[in-house]
Amino acid sequence: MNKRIDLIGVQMDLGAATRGVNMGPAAIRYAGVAQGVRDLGYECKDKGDIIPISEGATADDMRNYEQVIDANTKLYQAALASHEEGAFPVVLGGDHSIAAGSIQATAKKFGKIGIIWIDAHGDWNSPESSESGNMHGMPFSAVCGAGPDCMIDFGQGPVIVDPKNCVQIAGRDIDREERKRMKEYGVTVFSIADVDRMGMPAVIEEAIKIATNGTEGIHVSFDVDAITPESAPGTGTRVHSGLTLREAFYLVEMLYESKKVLALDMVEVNPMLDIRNQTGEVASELILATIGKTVY
Ligand SMILES: [Mn+2]
Repeated sequence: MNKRIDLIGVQMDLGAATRGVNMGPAAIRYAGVAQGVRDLGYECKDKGDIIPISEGATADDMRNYEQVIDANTKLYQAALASHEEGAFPVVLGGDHSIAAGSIQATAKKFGKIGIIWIDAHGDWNSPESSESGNMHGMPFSAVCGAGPDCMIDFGQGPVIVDPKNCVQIAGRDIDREERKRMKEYGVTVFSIADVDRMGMPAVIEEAIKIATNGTEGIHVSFDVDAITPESAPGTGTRVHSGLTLREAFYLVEMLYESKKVLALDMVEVNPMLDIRNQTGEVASELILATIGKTVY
C-alpha cells in the first residue's frame, strides 16, 4: 500500500434529491479519520474540500448537471495529482455523482481497472432511463461508457472501464430499466439476496476475481446506504434489509488483504439525517479497515 493517504472532500449534494450530504466530509473528519490513518502508520494529507460552483445550468433529465460536472472536473484533477504523487486517494462524499471524476482519475493513472461498487442502488441509469434525473444515479453507467458522457469528459480524453470487470454488491433497489442495462453491458451484481445465499466471504472472493481479471487493480466506491439503515441511518436514500456492519467490514477487510485497491470513495453520509454522527463514524471506520485496520 502507498505510504501516503490523501483525503479529498467533495461538498456535493446537487446530484441527489435530498440536500445535506454536502456536509458528509465534515462528519467523517469529525469522526477522526485523519488521526486513524496516522495511527496505522501512514502519512495523511488532507487536501480539504472541493466546492461546486454556486450556480449552473440544469435539465429535467440531468438535474444540476453543470455543477455536478464542475465538481467532478475538480475532483478528477485533485485525485489524479494524488495518484501521480504516489498517494492513495480517499474521496469523502458528498453524493455518489462524484464517483465519475474519482474513477476517471484512477483509470487515467492505471489504465485498465476493475470497480467494486457497494450500494443499495445500481447507479446505472442514463438520462433516458432515469426516472428522477438525479445524477447520483448515473455515475457507474457513465464510467462504463454507457452515458451520460458529459459526466466523464473533462477534456482529458475519458478512459472507459470495461463492465466485465465491474461488480455491484448489496443491490436491493435497482430500477427495472437499470437492471436491463446492467445485464446488457455485463456488470456482475451480487444483490443482497446473493449475499444471503452465498455469504460475504464467497461474494467478496468472486468480486475480487472479476475486478482484477486482466486489470491493474480495483477502484472501490462505497455508498453507505449499502448498510442496513438501523446501523447507518444518516443517508438520503435508505433501503431496508441491507448489509450488517460486520458484512460491510469483512468486505473491506478482504479488499485490503487483496492488496489490489487503488482508490476509495466513501459517499452519501448525510449528517442532517444522522443520529449523533453514527454514520459518519461507521464511514470513518470503514475507510480505516480498507487501508488495513484490523480487529485483531
Ligand atoms: Mn450510490
